[in-house]
Amino acid sequence: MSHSDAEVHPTVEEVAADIASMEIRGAATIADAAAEALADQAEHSDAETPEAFRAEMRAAGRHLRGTRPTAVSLPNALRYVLRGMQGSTVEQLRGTVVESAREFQRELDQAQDNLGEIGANRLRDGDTVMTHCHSTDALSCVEKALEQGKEISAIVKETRPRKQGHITARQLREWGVPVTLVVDNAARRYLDETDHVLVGADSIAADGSVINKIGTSGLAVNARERGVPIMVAAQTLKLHPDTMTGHTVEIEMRDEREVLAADEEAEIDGDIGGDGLTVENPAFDVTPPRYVDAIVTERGQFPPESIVTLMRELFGDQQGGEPWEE
Ligand code: RUB
Repeated sequence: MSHSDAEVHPTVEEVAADIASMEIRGAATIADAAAEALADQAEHSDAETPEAFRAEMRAAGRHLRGTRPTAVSLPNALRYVLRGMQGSTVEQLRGTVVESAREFQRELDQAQDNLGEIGANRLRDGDTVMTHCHSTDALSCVEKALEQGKEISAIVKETRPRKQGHITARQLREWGVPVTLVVDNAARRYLDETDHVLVGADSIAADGSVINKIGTSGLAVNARERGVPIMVAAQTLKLHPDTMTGHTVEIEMRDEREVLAADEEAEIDGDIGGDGLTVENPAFDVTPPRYVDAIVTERGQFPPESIVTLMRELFGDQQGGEPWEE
């Protein structure tokens, strides 16, 4: 068997399929699942030589990498775990992969907790936040504010086409937060009742642009016009190293069926019909830094224009090819 035919464990295939179908979704959750899948591949590998083991791990990395293009947490997770693979025997390689996956997952949890503490300090008792999509980093700020004894209310945008806002609403209700759920088109009307727009990020570019769920940029422009501050909760795992050398972030285009899906309450059943109808379904958009007040990370909060300094500190010395490439 050549190295490029190396076997990918069924768990890796399952996780990759679940990420692609969004059964597993949200940048941090995707990263955690990818690290777990690599650990699983290592634990179940029956490779007999170190070369075969390394080839399997690279193949698993490539398989996971190909699922969703926009959230940089995914390649960042793969890099962390695969660069941790060290040793000259299969057992050493296996042990170091599993250990670096666990370390990555612990750091992810810790970073989200620390970020939440920092973000919570921006929220005052009695504040109302407006959310878009479902971000565990953003929710961590609300959770910590509640733990500090602050009362927080939320206006939750539904977030078409997948309605991840409903997940946010459910979580906030579990914490006892009063929630007003609105359709996306109603957001501007409710900005007058909002103290902070609070969103997460899939990637942050070196110029401080925020790549997040489609609709974030429009919300940010409207919020700026109304004088409502825009806070982005994003652990450093969301910083996109390639953008330091001028690369742009690929925006994922998803299936038109997500837009056309039949809806019992809708006027039209999804069959708009006819050739010549084009449906575009970009999953994310780019919010320019001038519409963002602060990026809250586990390393502190930054005006978007200065995020590049943190990126240089974190990625400055990284060189060479990707660890999943042959
Ligand atoms: C999710 C989304 C979230 C970010 C941040 O998009 O845009 O705001 O991923 O989430 P999708 P987190 O539903 O298409 O994956 O803070 O949990 O990393």
